[in-house]
Amino acid sequence: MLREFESNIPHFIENFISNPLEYAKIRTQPLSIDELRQIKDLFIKKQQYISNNVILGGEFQDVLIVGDTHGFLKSTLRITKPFLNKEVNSLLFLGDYVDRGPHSLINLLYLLSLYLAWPKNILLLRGNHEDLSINGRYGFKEELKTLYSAEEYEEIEKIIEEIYEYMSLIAITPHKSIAVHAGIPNNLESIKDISQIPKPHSAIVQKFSMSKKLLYFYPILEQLRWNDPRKGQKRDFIPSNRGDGFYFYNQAVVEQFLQKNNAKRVIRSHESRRGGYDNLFNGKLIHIFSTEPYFEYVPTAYTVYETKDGQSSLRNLDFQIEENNI
Ligand SMILES: [Mn+2]
Repeated sequence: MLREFESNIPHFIENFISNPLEYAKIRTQPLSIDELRQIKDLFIKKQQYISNNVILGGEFQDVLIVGDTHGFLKSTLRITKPFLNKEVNSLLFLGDYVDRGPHSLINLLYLLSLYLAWPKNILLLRGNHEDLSINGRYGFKEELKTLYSAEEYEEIEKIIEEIYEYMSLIAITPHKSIAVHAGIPNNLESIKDISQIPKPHSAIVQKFSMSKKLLYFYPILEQLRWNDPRKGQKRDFIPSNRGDGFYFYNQAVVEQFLQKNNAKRVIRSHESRRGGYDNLFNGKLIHIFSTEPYFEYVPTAYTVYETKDGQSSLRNLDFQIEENNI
């Protein structure tokens, strides 16, 4: 490995990053409950002061943007290789690290470990699968139950939930791309309002009590992680078939949002059925999905790379250029 570890991370995290496949054996605990607790504590210590609305600068001059990885560790290892080789300087993940794939826990732990080793170069946004009630339906909880005893499992649920609650919700890159797991919320007045959502996210209930403010902020927290874009839709927002309180948004919504925030485009993930890459609304919205063959929907997976000189390109999982000037 060419990139050197930042100091002060526990030795077990260094070992884990150096050879994650060694920890990915089926029915073997990758890390002990005590080690999981340490990762959670370190993550919260760093993330508690990071806004839910992150303005990326510093090391993020060139950034590789990654869509859903959904427990597919092998995809994640291919994607993160150019970062470890110092070919790219920063990584921005759009959420959905767990469920569906065979290695949810280790995929999540690997990304958290990378973050702890290089906190200035990595950001992990929260997707809709960073949610225990969803994990009960799509595989992550089942996986945890095969790895840990019933007693340990209860504590692990709490550890994982706390980690989710400290992941940020939206970010803007130096190239003026707004990165988010799913999309633009109905009734969002200003992107700055997202900064008012507390960490942990569940503290939103205490912070705004049962006031009108809660009825404004809570749907924002949900819709950033659930809404989908739709071509040719006349009304700005229509109810989504994903569930109550989620919406499909149209081109006008995206254009107004970009104009208001002086941004160039939205980059999002979230829909496997849209495939590995889609370009909507004349390039104002880029969709990417970043796991290797994923049922029939995602025959090829992609990432987006934005460089220092303002270029951006579509990349495959091995960082090869698929399309320039996107
Ligand atoms: Mn999703």
